[in-house]
Amino acid sequence: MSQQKLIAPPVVLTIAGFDPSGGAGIIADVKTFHAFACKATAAVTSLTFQNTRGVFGARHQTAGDVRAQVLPIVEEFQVAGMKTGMLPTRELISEVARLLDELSSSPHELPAPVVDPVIRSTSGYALIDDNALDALQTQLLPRARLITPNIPEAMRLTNLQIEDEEGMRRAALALREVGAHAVLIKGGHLAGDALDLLLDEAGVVHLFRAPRIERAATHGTGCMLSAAIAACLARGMHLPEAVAAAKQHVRHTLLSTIKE
Ligand code: PXL
Repeated sequence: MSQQKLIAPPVVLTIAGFDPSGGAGIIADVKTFHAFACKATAAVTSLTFQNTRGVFGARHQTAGDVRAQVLPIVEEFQVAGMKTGMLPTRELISEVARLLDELSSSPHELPAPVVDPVIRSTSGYALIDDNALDALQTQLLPRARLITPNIPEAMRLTNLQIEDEEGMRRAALALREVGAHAVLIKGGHLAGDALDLLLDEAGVVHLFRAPRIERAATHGTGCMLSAAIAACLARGMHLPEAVAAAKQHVRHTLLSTIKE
């Protein structure tokens, strides 16, 4: 029995939207946590209605709903890793910030989360209210271990144009100025090789370059990446190592889903 305890998997928590078609959101996160041999726990922020062709609507949860999901989890489990995905309203963003603060001075402390600043679905549906973006900036970014915007998200959050590696570097620095401790800008929306830029906690830039994978289904890859990073951090990896392992996982998963 004690042996079982020794190998207990780290518990990772996702606070994110539910995509019933399984491509993105909580189902993608849970699968990813399992791929890294972590125990998955989850709190739903929004029940979305979608399939691989589009998002047709969403029923957002209240702050009270999210609190009522998170508290029993932290009371029972020591959460070792955490990520946030779709946080569609100011109310929900503030509640997550409040939970992090409240629990930080309790025995049920949550780790600083990997924040995936989800703004739109791949198909173009708005997954966050316009008036919630500044709450994301001011309340969640400073509490994050890492934020993982793609190019459109980084442009929205910084008001900077990003066309190349230099633009990614400037946007990452700008996001650190507004309080993010570490920033991973995912360059998949630019042409050419897939280039991601990590600005770590120490201000050091790491570049991750990989050949572009053509013809792959990319819906949900952002969720998968941030979930994989949260799982690797829960396993005790340092940030650059966690990002590299997470990228490799996404790459292998994408390659395995390409249809001939
Ligand atoms: O990939 C962004 C994303 C995150 N979370 C949920 C989603 C999507 C995209 O559709 O549905 C729940």
